[in-house]
Amino acid sequence: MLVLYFSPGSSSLAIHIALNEIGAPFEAKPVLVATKETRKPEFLAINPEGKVPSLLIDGRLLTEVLAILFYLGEKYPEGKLLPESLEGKAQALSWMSFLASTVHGARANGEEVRGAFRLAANRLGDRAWALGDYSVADIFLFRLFWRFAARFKFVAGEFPTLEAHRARMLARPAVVATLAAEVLIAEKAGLTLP
Ligand SMILES: N[C@@H](CCC(=O)N[C@@H](CS)C(=O)NCC(=O)O)C(=O)O
Repeated sequence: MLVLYFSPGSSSLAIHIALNEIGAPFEAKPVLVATKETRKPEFLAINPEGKVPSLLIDGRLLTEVLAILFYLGEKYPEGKLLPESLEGKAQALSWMSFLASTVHGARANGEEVRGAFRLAANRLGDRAWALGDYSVADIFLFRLFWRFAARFKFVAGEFPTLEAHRARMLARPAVVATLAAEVLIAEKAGLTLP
């Protein structure tokens, strides 16, 4: 049994999308960052680091976007979210490590975020998807670009290939369904996404 603790629009959005892409049964439990629910003793008892995403796999905790996306990709090969070859998997890890460190790590500073996305655009090149075929790396890239482009007020045309990637992601039924579910929870709490 999988249980996902998530906060709308946050890092956990990537995992929520991946679970919906795969179609695996899971229970989704909102823990809002904005209202400091991630700091409450009930949640700290589940994840002492107080962070989402937190995934329980039959009661065992798995954290970190990169690790959870890798787990889901490996566990559900029918979801086709990870390449089959060792080298392909390593490329997925390379992309996700870059996203977790260089891009997410720059989140405090708009100029650094822009610099990180210039590197991301360079990595993406003229490909539709990060690894050629759609994968967990695209889900992670989308979540960061979708959120940070809004937060740091990127202007249209600033990152044309990443904007096109975001549009491709927003056309996927699993992404549409996940965002609709998260928007509903955000609105109930008086929050807007992204
Ligand atoms: N390196 C972590 C980052 C997770 C993270 O920063 N989560 C934020 C939301 S985007 C969080 O849970 N913050 C809650 C808090 O600090 O209270 C990962 O990849 O999962």
